[in-house]
Amino acid sequence: MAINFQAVFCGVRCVKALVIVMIKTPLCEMLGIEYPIFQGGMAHISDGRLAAAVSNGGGLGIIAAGNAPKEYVCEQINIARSLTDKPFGVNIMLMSPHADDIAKLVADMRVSVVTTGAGNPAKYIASWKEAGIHVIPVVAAASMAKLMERLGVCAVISEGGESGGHIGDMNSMVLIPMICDAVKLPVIAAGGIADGRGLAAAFMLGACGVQMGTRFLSADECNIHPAYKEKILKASDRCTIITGKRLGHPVRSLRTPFSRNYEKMEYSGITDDELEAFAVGSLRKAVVEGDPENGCFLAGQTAAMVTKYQPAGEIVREVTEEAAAILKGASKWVK
Ligand code: TUI
Repeated sequence: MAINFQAVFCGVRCVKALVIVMIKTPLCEMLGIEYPIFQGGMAHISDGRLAAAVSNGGGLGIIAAGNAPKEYVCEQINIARSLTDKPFGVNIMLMSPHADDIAKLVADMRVSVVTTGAGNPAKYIASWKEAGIHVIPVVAAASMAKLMERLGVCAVISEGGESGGHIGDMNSMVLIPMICDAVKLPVIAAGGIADGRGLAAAFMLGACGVQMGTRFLSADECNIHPAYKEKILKASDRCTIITGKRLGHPVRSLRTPFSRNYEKMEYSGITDDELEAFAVGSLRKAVVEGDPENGCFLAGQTAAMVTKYQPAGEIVREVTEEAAAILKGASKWVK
């Protein structure tokens, strides 16, 4: 729980009092976590160290499998287990050629939570449930949420188009309430959330937790190139761009020479294969090399709201404390 020392005035004496901030939702009980905050599984970025730091901070850390082979994911699960006793998750990117292998690996290793993205996880769900895994798919539409509910998942993540990376075409303000109306499951809101205002707003729209990706890019434990972090901290509004619609995979990233060139090429006469070849290796170039010219720096629209470097656990506590203060004050509008 977040412990906050606040100055309390008692007559003329000022004493430090312990104020304990607690936000508990059914999601916390279901997963055995302290705060209803997930760290998004960001391909090439969310490793075992970041996931463990978030879980140790009371949220749910998530390792991203991305396009990596099962050996990498196994290693990251072992790293996370060496750093925390708390639950954490693995995100499986379903367009990965290794998705089948990783689906089996997470069942064999009895990971607490599996989230999925960029596709329909239907064929894996029964085996994950048999292994006692909490299955929580990312959905970008209410119809998909309903389908997942019929297949027996325990919650869904509603991901709005404000997010970084591969996105759907609905934004959080409408998507969250629509998904909450469509299913009886707990809904975790993602997309456009980076602080306590977002967490409080997500609750008001019917969600019982949030997932944040971009906010965790500035975490001390996030192992991306320093130039990537700096770009996030310097980002202003309208700093992101959506490319990839032509190939059917819209992706949000920072406006950079790479993304502008990609956009130009998308509307030029080149073939789909040439376009695809142009992007190969660009995520790695951003994350590992911080390459300002050829890197693809995935980020959500909240990049402009990320203003400081801090430990991941502090992010979890700060967002919770901000939301608690806002929620306590909200009743002032009700007469
Ligand atoms: O998956 C993500 N975000 C990602 S994956 C990724 S790696 C990548 N890089 C380049 C191109 C494509 C992928 C980077 N960012 N978010 C979760 C998410 N899932 N967003 C949208 C969806 C989604 C889309 C369609 C979920 C289900 C779905 O179902 C369609 C179907 O098959 O019925």
